[in-house]
Amino acid sequence: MMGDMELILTITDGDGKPIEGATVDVSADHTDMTGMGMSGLATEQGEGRYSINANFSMSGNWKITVYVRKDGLDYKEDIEFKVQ
Ligand SMILES: [Cu+2]
Repeated sequence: MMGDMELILTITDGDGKPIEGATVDVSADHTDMTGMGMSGLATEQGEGRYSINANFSMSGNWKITVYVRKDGLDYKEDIEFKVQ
């Protein structure tokens, strides 16, 4: 849905255990256009959940990139979705 949204990310390791105490950066891009990027640091909620508020001001295709860093861990994942 378009507009302000709270994204909640659940971050687990390969065994499905929550990863706590990580630095989680999220960037979002409206892939249909240039110059509509935004980014920020997610807030830890406990039990591997991290939340961040974002404003998806336009419908269309968006991609968020999640960066998870903790000690030796440096992981990145792209998530693509459509905003209506
Ligand atoms: Cu746009």
